Amino acid sequence: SAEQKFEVLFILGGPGAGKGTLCRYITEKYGYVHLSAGDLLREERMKPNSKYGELIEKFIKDGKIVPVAITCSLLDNGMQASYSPHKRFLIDGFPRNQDNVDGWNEAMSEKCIVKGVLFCECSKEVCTQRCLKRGAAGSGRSDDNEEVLVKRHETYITNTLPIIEHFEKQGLTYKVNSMQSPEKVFEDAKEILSKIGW
Ligand code: UP5
Ligand code: MG
Repeated sequence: SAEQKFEVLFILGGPGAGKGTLCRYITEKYGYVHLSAGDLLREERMKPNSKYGELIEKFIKDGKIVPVAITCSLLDNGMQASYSPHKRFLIDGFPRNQDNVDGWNEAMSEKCIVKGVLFCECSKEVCTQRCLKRGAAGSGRSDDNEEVLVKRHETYITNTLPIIEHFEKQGLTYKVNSMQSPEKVFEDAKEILSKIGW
């Protein structure tokens, strides 16, 4: 029945917009489970016996979007493995293109209700500066450099923005101004959570 389904909020926005940071604030206060598709892919890439390690690294260093079967199965496993009394999940950085949406609908729509998209809106300049700063501080991420950031941003504009707009037409996109302090972004996000009944 519907009440047994998992509830999902997608967190989207440009590379470095502050998706992960906002999710950590939400998780701390509300206890919902945060699953970052990018973190799951980076973790999978590090596994010594992963079939997909090389493929994932190639896509990440190209700023391209990994085929959905891989990402979606990592998210599915992550959800199953998480203890979540609320059955509420923040899915961070996914879906990024139409292939992602289609793959999600095929594999997950029976088990999950999508409550909406929390859109962290942030300028390209601020996003890029944040990632460069993080890279300089030793993030260890192979995509926190100027060359890959150009590609990440292109992929975001070409592939992900249309997905955000698609959800917006269904009245499911909720925007926060992600150029504010993390605390202020979180304050604004709280109002959105209350709107969706969380
Ligand atoms: N920071 C955060 N908020 C701030 C604020 N309000 N004010 C000032 N500073 C702020 O933040 C980035 C940096 O900014 C941090 O240093 C933070 O302290 C600071 P973060 O919260 O990490 O932002 P986030 O939006 O999560 O940035 P991230 O780099 O993770 O975004 P991406 O979307 O680029 O990265 P992701 O990990 O999601 O994906 C990486 C790659 O994986 C993709 O390019 C793609 O190749 C691949 N991928 C897929 O193929 N499929 C997927 O489904 C997901 C990823
Ligand atoms: Mg992130």
